[in-house]
Amino acid sequence: MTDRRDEAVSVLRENRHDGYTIPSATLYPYQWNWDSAFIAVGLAGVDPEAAKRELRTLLSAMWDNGMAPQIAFWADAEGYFPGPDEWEAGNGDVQTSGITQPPVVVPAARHVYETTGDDAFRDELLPLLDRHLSWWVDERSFDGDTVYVRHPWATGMDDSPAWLSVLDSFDPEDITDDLDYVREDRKSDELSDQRPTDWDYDRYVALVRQGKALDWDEAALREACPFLVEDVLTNSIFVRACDDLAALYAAAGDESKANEWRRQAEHSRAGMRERLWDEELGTFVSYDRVNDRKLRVNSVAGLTSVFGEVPTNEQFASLRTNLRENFLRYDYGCPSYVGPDMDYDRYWRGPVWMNVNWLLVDGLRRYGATETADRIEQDSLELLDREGFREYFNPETGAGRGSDRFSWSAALYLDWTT
Ligand code: 9WN
Repeated sequence: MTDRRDEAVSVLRENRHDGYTIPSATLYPYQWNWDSAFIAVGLAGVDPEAAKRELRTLLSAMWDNGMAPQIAFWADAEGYFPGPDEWEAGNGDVQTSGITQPPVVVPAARHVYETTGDDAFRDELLPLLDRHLSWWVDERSFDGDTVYVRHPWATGMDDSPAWLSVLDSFDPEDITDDLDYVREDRKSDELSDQRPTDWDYDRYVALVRQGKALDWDEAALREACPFLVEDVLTNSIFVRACDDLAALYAAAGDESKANEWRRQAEHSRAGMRERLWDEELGTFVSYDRVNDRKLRVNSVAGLTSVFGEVPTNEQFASLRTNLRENFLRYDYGCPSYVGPDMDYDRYWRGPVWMNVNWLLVDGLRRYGATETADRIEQDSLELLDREGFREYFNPETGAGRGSDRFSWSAALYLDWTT
């Protein structure tokens, strides 16, 4: 093993708790949903038992209705807001947050299964994964095709400029009468400039307090929540998750279930092509169901549609031009957002993130765009080799940003260098 791979393994070991891995010891001390999925992908090749355990723990935080929470608070920890008392949610066994995150757990489970060939693990996970994806269709879709989220944190791309107009469409004080809170994420002046603004945080917190006041009741929140967004990133991953669940069922010999999920993938893909494509930008965008409008922002989220093989060949040609001309003109690909007020250092407003690059590289290879995929993969490895396992990176200078010894950066390095 190279020194860098050894170091990646030790980051994951250091961040490992009992059956799960925290994203970062300095910023995120609990189990996060899509983080654990990316971590399992990286662990599959070096410690398959830990990879399986990671996913089992993640799925054991699932609610009875099939919601897989964004955060599971398995153990007490200091230094993160909002913690368990703020959410007042859970499944009886563990306290959790009241929102979800993109269902990378299914592609990750398929990856771990295909790496280990462990049929018993596949059969153990199948009903849980099915319950989770069924929840998306039953509880989080207006038309049975595309799915929606009700908090920016649920998208994983928390302060994406795509959410600004939705967050601006309501007054946080109209949905909660308590906006008192203390942020824990600005541990230094440098980090303050890299994290979301207070304006964003007021709205994040108001949405949490509204959810809690309504006991996290889906039907009530569908009526009351001012943020109901068909996020393109979540939908791209959802479509891929449906395909991957179908592949797992096919491997188990259940063709009828496999067909059911293939049909769902096709139906959701069609919905995305129809409602989320933006010809002028040459990408897919998210959709605001409350105000009935597209959120026309050129975010890397739209490009991740390739992970779900969503673009038609014609759409892919426009999307590739957009990717090359607007995103890959920076020294390091692929920035999270390009356009007015792009901020190279602030969170999801411009920096490069490894998990998104991993989705992109995988998807681009599915379209045979080898050269573009190679460029993004090589940029990613160069950044990780030079800067270490940082959380995100400035696309112009490559400087590492956010927390250090960040788990999914280490995990995806391991996957890329297998
Ligand atoms: C809120 C853990 C998470 C990631 C998200 C990333 C960041 C949390 C925060 O950290 O969000 O979920 O407090 O900033 O945006 O994608 O899952 O790494």
